[in-house]
Amino acid sequence: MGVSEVLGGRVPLLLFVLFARAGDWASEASHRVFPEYQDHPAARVGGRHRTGFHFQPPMHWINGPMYYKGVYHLFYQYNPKGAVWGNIVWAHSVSTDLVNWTPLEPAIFPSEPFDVNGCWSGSATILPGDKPVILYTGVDSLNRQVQNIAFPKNLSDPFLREWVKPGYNPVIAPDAGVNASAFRDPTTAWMTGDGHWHVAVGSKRGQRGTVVLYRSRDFIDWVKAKHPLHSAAGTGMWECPDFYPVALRRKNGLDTSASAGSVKHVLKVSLDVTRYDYYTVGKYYPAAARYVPDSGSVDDRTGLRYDYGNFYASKTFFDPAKNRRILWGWSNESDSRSSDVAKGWAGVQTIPRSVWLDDGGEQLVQWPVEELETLRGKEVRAHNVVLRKGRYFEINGIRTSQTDVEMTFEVRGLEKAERLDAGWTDAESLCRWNGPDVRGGVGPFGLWVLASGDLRERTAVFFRVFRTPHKHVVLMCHDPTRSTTAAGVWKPSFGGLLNVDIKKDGKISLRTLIDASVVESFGGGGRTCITSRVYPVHAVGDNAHLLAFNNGEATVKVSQLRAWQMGSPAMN
Ligand SMILES: *[C@@H]1O[C@H](CO)[C@@H](O)[C@H](O)[C@H]1NC(C)=O
Ligand SMILES: *[C@@H]1O[C@H](CO)[C@@H](O)[C@H](O)[C@H]1NC(C)=O
Ligand SMILES: *[C@H]1O[C@@H](CO)[C@H](O)[C@@H](O)[C@@H]1NC(C)=O
Repeated sequence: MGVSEVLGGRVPLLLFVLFARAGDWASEASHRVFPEYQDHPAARVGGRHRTGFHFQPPMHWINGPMYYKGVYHLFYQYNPKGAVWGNIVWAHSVSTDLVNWTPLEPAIFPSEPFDVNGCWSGSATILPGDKPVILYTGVDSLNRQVQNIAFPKNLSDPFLREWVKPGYNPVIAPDAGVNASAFRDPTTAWMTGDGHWHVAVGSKRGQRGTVVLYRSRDFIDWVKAKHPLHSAAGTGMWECPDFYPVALRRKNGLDTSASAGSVKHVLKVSLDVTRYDYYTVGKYYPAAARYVPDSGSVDDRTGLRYDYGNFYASKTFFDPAKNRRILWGWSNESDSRSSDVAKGWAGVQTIPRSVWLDDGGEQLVQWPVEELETLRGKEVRAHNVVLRKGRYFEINGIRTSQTDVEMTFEVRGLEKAERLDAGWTDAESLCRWNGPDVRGGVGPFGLWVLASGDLRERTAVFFRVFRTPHKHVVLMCHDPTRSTTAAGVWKPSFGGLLNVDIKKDGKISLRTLIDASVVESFGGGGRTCITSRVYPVHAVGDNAHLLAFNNGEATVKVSQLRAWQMGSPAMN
């Protein structure tokens, strides 16, 4: 057993934690240009915050989509010349296991009048006969956003290295009803029973976020539908829309065109205004060309998120090899632009996650793909460790700067839970004002990850249980406010509500993936996910510590804990 039960440990108590949000962080837009850094080759790539098992290009900025064909292909938005946004091409890496990646030459780069000013996001679709096609946004010579297609040059090349852009592009140009500066990121296409392909493109009308719908028989001639697939007032530009079916009461994924049987649909949009990814669960009516979120599935910035942390511009794809739908998201840096330039890289992809519909049919569940477990090395375990108020213990025996930890907390004494005003559901604020050092009734309890030996640096992953007149509410948080002694880092508290019946279950599970500067957590079996980027100065490499703590009145028991040191795959 690698756990030293330092049960005498006392948690430094901090009653008032104040959070200042630096104004200049809040205003970043996806396509903001930093001319001074755009073309700024990295002298050297690396540093103590370089991740080990998260997808990264050899260097520089990423943020991108992906798709599949025999092998796994990940295409991503990439600046070949610098660690900030600019000069964007479709970089290309391939893998047979979603863990080890081999880089190839960029698949698509600006070259023609229809994309000379940019090759932005898009999606891949597999046409009948196993023929892949990419639909992507080009910025044309008039600076309009248009939708183009590209085909593999040689279908016999297992890696589909070269892509050809037909001269008849663009296949979709903005008409008078569409804002040509806000018209991008086509979805994977889906086919309906009448033999038409459909594709949705992100846009806005004034401040109404919208996905414009097109249909085609041959993938070349596209006709705009009379009305959008869906839209919502006051949400601003919808980027990187994703639209796909999910099975009822089954974990397996469905092909994007599947509609028969018991399915619901998911529409995800990336809100440019908040820079987070939101989704609704609802019903798709192909004949009416409409998607309608279920009642209770909210389609604005108060709605469900894939991840309540640093996670944007995600995409899913259907993996027929294992019958699952896989989600990739992009997690940007939270340090300064000049640090990115110094590091020589910026941005990672989160671990690919299987997604499926929860039993209740109201939300999704996400879990790291099973292939990740091939990286698990040395393991330590603990059982039935009781954590009374103010106690903690350290998980020893493995290198915890690169770790996968799975654990279960048994929670008793629910009558001690603090009261919560029934109307208050802003989880992020709850996490911000009730940090891990603010004593509670039931919780805060959880993990301190990437902690320095003296605990001056530590990032908290924790839970807190409240009660309203009718039920208990479980809050899940990431608190990076003490993650580093360095200045100039964005340290937002993140939080989401966790949809588990704590009274019935009596326990909460947590899985956290720790990778140098990435902390990626899955609460309640993947019902609520949070990803943070942190930059410790002392808690790096062998000096990083991992601890479990309880700062609530009620005793909790870590009934089961397993932690693995994670290996480093071949990463580009
Ligand atoms: C297509 O790819 C295959 C497999 O890599 C290769 O043998 C063949 O020469 C390629 N054909 C052309 C026209 O490049
Ligand atoms: C079109 O979108 C651009 C970019 O967001 C915005 O600046 C502009 O005001 C929009 N035009 C109209 C007519 O809404
Ligand atoms: C990631 O970086 C932080 C700090 O610069 C910004 O505040 C976020 O808006 C940004 N996120 C995205 C998705 O761009």
